[in-house]
Amino acid sequence: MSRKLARRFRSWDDDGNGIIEQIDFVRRARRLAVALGFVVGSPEHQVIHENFVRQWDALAGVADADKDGQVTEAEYLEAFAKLIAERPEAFDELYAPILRLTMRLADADADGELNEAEWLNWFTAYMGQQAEQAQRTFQLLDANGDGKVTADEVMAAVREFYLGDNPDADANLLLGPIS
Ligand SMILES: [Ca+2]
Ligand SMILES: [Ca+2]
Ligand SMILES: [Ca+2]
Repeated sequence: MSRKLARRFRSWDDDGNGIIEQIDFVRRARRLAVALGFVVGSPEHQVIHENFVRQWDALAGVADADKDGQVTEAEYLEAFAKLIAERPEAFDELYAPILRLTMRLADADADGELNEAEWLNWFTAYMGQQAEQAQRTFQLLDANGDGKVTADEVMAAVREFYLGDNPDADANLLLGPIS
């Protein structure tokens, strides 16, 4: 469990300084907006930005125990264990809105699902992952092989990634092999 979370922690850390701060979310929001074809300062970038800052506020509210504006890996791991034990529904509150919003914006042909190209664009920018990993994750999520994934499928996998304790679950590999 903690190895999965450590992996997720690193994926948040956009500037790679080993700490999660608001700037990581601001940078990621900008990167994602641009990847989806929205110029910096556009209304779409603004909405993504606001949602990322809100997510940072929620995360910091739970995890920044010493209130220094930085979430360390230790704070993150501790907060997560506590959150899941006490209020597992907070998980959906934290992740679902931003996931659904950004997947909708990434759905270039507006068919309600992400095809592989839309997915690669979204996942690499949103999760800060390499294209190669994004491709593997797509294949993992597209269980029925129709070449598309939905927000519900992604949400289910993300929930399994965070909350599941099956060491063999496919969802564990969302961000690549856990080592
Ligand atoms: Ca950082
Ligand atoms: Ca802190
Ligand atoms: Ca689509």
